Amino acid sequence: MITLSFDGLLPRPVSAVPTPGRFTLDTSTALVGDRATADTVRWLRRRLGAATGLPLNSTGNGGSIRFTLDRTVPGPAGYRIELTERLVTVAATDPAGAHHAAQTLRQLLGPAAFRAAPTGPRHWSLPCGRIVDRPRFGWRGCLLDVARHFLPTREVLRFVDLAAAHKLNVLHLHLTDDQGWRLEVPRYPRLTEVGGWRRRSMVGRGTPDAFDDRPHGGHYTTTDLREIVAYAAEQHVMVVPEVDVPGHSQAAIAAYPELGNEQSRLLDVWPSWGVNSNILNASDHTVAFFRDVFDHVMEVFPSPVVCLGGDEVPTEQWDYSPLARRRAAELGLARPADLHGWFVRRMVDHLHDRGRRALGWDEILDGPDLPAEAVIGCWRGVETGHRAAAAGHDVLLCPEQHVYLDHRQSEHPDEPVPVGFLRTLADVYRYEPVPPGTPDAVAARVLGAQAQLWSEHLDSPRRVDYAAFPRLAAFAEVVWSPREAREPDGFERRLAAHHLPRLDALGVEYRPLTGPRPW
Ligand code: TNX
Repeated sequence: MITLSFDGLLPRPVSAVPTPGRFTLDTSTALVGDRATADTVRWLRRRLGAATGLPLNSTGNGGSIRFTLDRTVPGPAGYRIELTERLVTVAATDPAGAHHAAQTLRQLLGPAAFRAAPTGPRHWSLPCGRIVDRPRFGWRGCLLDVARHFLPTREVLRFVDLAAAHKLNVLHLHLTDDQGWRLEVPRYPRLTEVGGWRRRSMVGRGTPDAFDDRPHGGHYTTTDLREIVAYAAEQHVMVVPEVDVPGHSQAAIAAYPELGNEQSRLLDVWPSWGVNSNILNASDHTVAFFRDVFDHVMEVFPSPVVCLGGDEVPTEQWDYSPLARRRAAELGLARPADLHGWFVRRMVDHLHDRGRRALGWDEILDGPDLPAEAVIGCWRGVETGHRAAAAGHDVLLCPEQHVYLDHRQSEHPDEPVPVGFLRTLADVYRYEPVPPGTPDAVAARVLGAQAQLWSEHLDSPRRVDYAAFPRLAAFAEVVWSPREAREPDGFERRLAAHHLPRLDALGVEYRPLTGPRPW
């Protein structure tokens, strides 16, 4: 039997004090909850039942594991677990806290608890002691770019499981881009029929330009998305959808050319990577079209926050477009480029009027009078976070210098990731979202942080796994654990001893600590 201790928990809890003894799980163990924790108990029974083969019924004459809500436990999303030889008591601030506690219990049972079926006779037990825990940040996110490379629904569900197992609570789905439109919108079927496929894809860095001539594509139906949302909600993961406007829109323009600026030129869904000058036009029709799209998004995704992108908008087509110049003049804008802020504002207001909060990348800060309720996804560095906070916005930290997991993981020539910047596991672990010296006014605005998996070069679930893990485990500890609980020197040891075996049991094809796989 592997000796397990609280040392193996990842992310590290706020406090964990072991006491002698172990709680044994067997066929007579009861697993029970009150009404508020019933969903978590069901989830845990299903997962542990699959791995252990134990019934874990609500009645049983052996030891018992009891979940209750207890508002005196520090939260939000906090929990306290008291483990004795006969009784495990979980007290959670709220249902999310109960779920995090369930994930902690699963970790304490050892890697085999992460398998989908029992792998042999085994003794199951938990170490005794007391754990008190709660997250450092409320937004612990990961962006999955399903636009550049489509990931089938079953893989998204699997990714939700992995995120939740690391106590992350937001899945930001980047659903549209120049290279593909993945969201079914019943009113505009060509978005997915045409915009969901590209004839070929650039491979590598494109120097010299090399293409894979196989078509690539796919999309999620409304039913698929509802399944993803519900599956994530069960594990207290909020799915935040992103439809990126007015840049990153070539797939939409390929489907509906009237959305673009150069209607004499028919565009394909873009097969290359980089920033694209084929942006949306600023017509009333296009604004109305995207209001419809966002209405549909709000119908499918209940998340209080909806992302409208707003990043990387080269505006030269507007400089030459008679429509854009006329529109800019009508609006009294100094330059057609200022239509960026105008367009974003139309979408922000639309979302806010319907009770959602807009999230946009930090470029949207450049627009005038952006409503303070808009949340800013700060990807270009610390300064934009400070600027956003100064302007009264809540801030989501997504800095490319630290948490872009598409970047290469080492200088080794066999690394498969062609995005050049080096972002090692240690770099991610050292990331400090709110370093000492951050002005209180800024710190108070930080909702949390988010890791990004841009998928230009992640063309399969295997490559997503490799880019995500184990760096996402490091990120999870950055956003969950108290700053003082982090220990850069011990992280790799804990990872190797306790956490990688869990990922092995889950079948995650992470990057080995010893170096790249021989791709
Ligand atoms: C920048 S971050 C982008 C993405 C790319 C990524 C590649 C942001 C808002 N835009 O479109 O995929 O860099 O690292």
